[in-house]
Amino acid sequence: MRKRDQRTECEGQSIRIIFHVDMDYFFAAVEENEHPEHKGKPIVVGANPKEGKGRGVVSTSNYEAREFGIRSGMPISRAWQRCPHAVYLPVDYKLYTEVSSRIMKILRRYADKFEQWGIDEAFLDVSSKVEDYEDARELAQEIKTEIYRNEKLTCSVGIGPNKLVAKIASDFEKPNGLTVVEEKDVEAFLAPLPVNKLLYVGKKTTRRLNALGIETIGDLANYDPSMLAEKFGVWGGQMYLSAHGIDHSEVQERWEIKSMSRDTTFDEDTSDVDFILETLDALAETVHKQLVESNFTCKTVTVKMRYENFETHTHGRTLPFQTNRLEDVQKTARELIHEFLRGDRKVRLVGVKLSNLVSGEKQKRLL
Ligand code: TTP
Ligand code: MG
Repeated sequence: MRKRDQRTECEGQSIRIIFHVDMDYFFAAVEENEHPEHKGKPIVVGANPKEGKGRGVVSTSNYEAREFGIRSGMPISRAWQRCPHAVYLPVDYKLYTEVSSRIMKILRRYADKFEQWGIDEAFLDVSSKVEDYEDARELAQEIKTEIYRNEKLTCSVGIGPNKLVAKIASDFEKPNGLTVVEEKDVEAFLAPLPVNKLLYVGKKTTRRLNALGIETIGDLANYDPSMLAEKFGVWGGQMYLSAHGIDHSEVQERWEIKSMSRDTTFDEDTSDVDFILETLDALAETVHKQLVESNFTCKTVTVKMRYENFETHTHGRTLPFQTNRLEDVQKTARELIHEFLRGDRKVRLVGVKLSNLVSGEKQKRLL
């Protein structure tokens, strides 16, 4: 490793080098370490399959289980159909949060600016730590080795001139990948990839783009931007820039936790009210666990509901008291979602958010 204290420069202008780190099959990988006897077998982490009659969804699975077509967000009953002999384990959120915070602590040390993104991903701005992309690759290798040495877990790292490219790059050679995309290669790297690799381009937008003959990011980059703006509004312009690999967003330090939320996109849109409510209960339980484990109370519960046509509603309620009781969270969430449950419309996503958080420490000070 060469000088790490010098700002990366290109003809006098400082350039940015951003890492995106994403742990491989995270919950299932942690479970493999907890249960070495299951290593090598398909492992599915999620709801109880109850011999195929279980409700709820798959959180994640290891690569052996993915070979059977098992995916995150899929009903657990379908996972069972595809692979009844897999090892099914419940979600141990407390354990994954502990492992995650140890990993984040390691990652944070390597970055000028650090942004955790979900439980198993983070962006690192390492611009002042490395001189060039070769140096960056070495640094990434060092990070991977340290995480593996400490946690026996692998991750995939994407390196690029911005967050957009780094995020796509980390997904490129999963698992245990390391993909470097230099600024000069960005467009060529992106061009052959399908448009849904772009962050925020979901199934629906993909379908609309496909209908215009746009299959790859390259197709999108070559499309007439004014036509995109006409069809998609501001979002069209944003997609066009993304297709050219342009992204000026900063890696943002998040000092303060303002809310905690969990959502699930159903593998298939559903109008099964019981299934939706059970999923909501399970999400409430997960986010409540996080609340309690982080020693917080909350006052506001918000639910989010997205219909199959992507119409999205959020509805929140502020309680008259701070709470950390599961039943308050679940009951409020169920009440709030009620008005959105219409038999005639399928649901794509549900979520629960807790906000107006007060930490145990702060509460003590306030008393
Ligand atoms: P991901 O990073 O999306 O998935 P992953 O780490 O399991 O697999 P990959 O190797 O492809 O990165 O999500 C991180 C964790 O978040 C995952 O281990 C489980 C959880 N999760 C859910 O609970 N529900 C979901 O729908 C998804 C996508 C993830
Ligand atoms: Mg991951």
